[in-house]
Amino acid sequence: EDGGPQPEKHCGHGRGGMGEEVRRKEDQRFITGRGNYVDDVKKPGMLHCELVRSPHAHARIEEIDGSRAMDMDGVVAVLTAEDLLEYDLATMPTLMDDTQDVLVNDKVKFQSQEVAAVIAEDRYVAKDGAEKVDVTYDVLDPVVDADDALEDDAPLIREDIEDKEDNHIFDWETGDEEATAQAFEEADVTVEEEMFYQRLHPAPIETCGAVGDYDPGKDKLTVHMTSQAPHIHRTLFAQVSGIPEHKIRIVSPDVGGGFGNKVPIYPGYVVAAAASYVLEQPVKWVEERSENIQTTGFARDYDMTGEIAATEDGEILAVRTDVLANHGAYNAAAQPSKFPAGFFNIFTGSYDIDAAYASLSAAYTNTAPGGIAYRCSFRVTEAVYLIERMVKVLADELEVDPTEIRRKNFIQPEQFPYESPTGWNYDSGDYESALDLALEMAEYEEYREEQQRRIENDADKLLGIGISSFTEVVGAGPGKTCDIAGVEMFDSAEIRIHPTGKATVRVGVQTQGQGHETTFAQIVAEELGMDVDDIVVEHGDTDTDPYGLGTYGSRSTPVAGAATAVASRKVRDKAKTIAANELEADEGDIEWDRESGEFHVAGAPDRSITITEIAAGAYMNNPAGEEPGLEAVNYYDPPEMTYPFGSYVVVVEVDRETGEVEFEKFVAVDDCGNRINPMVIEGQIHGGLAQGIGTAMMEHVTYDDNGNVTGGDFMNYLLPTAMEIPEFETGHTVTPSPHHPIGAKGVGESPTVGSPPAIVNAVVDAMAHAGVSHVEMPMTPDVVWEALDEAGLAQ
Ligand code: PCD
Repeated sequence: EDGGPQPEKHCGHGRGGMGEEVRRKEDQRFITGRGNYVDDVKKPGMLHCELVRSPHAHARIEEIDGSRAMDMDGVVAVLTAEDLLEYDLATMPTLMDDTQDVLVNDKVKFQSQEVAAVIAEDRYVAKDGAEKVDVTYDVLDPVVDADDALEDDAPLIREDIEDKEDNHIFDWETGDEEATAQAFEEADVTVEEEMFYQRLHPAPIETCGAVGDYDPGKDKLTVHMTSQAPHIHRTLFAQVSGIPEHKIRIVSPDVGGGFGNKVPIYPGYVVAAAASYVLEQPVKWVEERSENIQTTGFARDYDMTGEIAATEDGEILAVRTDVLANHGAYNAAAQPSKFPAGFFNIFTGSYDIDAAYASLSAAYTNTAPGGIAYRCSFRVTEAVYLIERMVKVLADELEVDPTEIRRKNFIQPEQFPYESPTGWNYDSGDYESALDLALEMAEYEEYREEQQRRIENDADKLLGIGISSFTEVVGAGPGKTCDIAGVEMFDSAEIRIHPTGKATVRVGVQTQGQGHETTFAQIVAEELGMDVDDIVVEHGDTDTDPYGLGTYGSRSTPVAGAATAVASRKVRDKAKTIAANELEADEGDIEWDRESGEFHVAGAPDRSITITEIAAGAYMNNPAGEEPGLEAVNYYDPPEMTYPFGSYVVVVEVDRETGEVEFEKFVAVDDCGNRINPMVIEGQIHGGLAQGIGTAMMEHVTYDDNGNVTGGDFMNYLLPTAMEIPEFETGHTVTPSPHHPIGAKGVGESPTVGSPPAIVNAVVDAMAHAGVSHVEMPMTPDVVWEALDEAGLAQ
């Protein structure tokens, strides 16, 4: 209808099962303006909340005077920490066991921190009221840099923590320090590079918000909120507020992008819920763009030193890294509690390396809290950047093609399951095939020749070719090793087949745009021989959905996707009993045929029955002694995580006069095991690559020495637009996960994880012949021009 190429609606069995390019069911409402986001929630008598935020990064609060605001028409209340103290809600636990102020009681610790809340009849009055709250501050010296924060004379940020004398949060290490040191001593070649993975902001298009609605009649609190993890948020709300968990309902309606930003709990959510409880009226809080960037969970901010030890012919013997992490004013990362540095453990990447060691220290600073998993399985992005950059550094040192180093060191297909030197178990992989395909698609050899020609001709524009052969780790659990605030990381699905053969599926994960309403229906269609249009998927409501840990770290497919397949198979087993009854055959003789989706008697394929007929049987002709109905639930604890991977090849032109970088070619080959919906995957890859380009080229949350956020709005925090995004060429290989019921791995994060090192490698590659070994992100034209200038290449 739109004139463009129309993907085949059904191409596999034709029912919309695995591998079919089913158009996204949810797009109907999204593209016709019928989405229902938190800010669309309107309730009778609803009040509006606006937060008063500190202009200072570090300051003691001497007085808060809300009287001018209270005098305004329409202002209902001005809340401060003192009011919340009465309900024990002035502070809240972070997911990493730290304690964060909901409203500041004593001392402000970062600019724009929440100091007071104004509740009013409409949003504009609330906003005007917030400006009339008079706060007297005693301004203190801030420290924004993690290095400076660890100096002896640095101002102490966390006086609220008993006996705390410095800004140090934790140290963490993994691997074998001694064996690694030994390998470095014995190596022919060692290389070292310092690299800063800058502070980024996930920047979902929809900012964070909540509508708290306490119903005194039912004694029940309903909170509509922008949540990537509604159940875990309900549990935490219950623990903190003392309201019993079954009297709390969290609804995460349509969410306009999550990207990890909506995993933590923010003060605004708590204030909206608490205010509705106190005032017994619904209260809405929706933050503005700058509030979102300046105060909600940031990502990265890892200052890393990477080292590789190798033989002279390029065999990698050891990798070592030392990291300084800036965690902001609170330790409020959102990741499994036993992993303070997330899954940084896989910093040996796709390579079979004997020895590895990583050490890390984290510091408090007067900046917003965070360290969240922005399109990243908990610090995997930083780990991948480190190893993929270091492999390029080694290749340049040895003056060999970077593909050669990779091929020489890849973990080989027959080595899987592979245990890494830090003890992580890779499920499956075939790295060389992905690289081969990417190189072929990118016309690698031709570009290498062209690059040489340009150097010889002293061309105005240099050519650079960058590669990244990354591996990810996604799908946390298993529950015994991974938990969020103590709750084991499993996930869930519930399937109900109704008498007319249509199904409602409820899952424990929550979509923010990934297309779960389509892809989870496809899993059920595949496993039950149903038509995808006969299945509706629901999520994001703790009153109706089975308990789940939420969507982040690309865990929905690996964990809830597995639960959905297992639940479908349970339904299939029961369906066989009913089929036997309907077909007057022995249950043991009933077979299910994946191709036709029908159940038939062994050896008599024409004696068959569909799931729709079986559903009717389950309710209208149920076999004697059988429990009526046709439904199943599964809570799935994954035995292991899944390890998707890919190879990206990026060709750039670097302008020697302006430092501008243009993308000449951008090839992404991904392997996420068996694919549910190739079209959805393609969309995921495109979106993630755009975010990778933003990371490499433009984005950075910056602060000045006074702790002012200088990159805290879209004028200063640059996001890529269609203008900056080149044409992507995507390809894929398929290496199924051996332990996942449908062989699938996650994919949503791969492009954001894998692309920044490929892009930086490309820019460095353009200047490598003149000795450039590294360029820091974001590689804005001035940064690139300086590198050109230092190398004597600038014009
Ligand atoms: N798939 C398929 N097949 C396979 C895989 C996958 O088909 N094999 C598909 C599914 O189903 C979905 C998607 O694809 O639909 C994705 O998936 P995954 O990978 O599993 O993931 P998830 O879980 O679902 O999701 C999550 C992710 C993340 S993590 C992020 S950031 C981002 C991504 O997702 N986010 C977002 N993507 C996206 N998209 C959109 N649209 N939006 C959003 O927000 Mo984090 O950690 O949170 O930071």
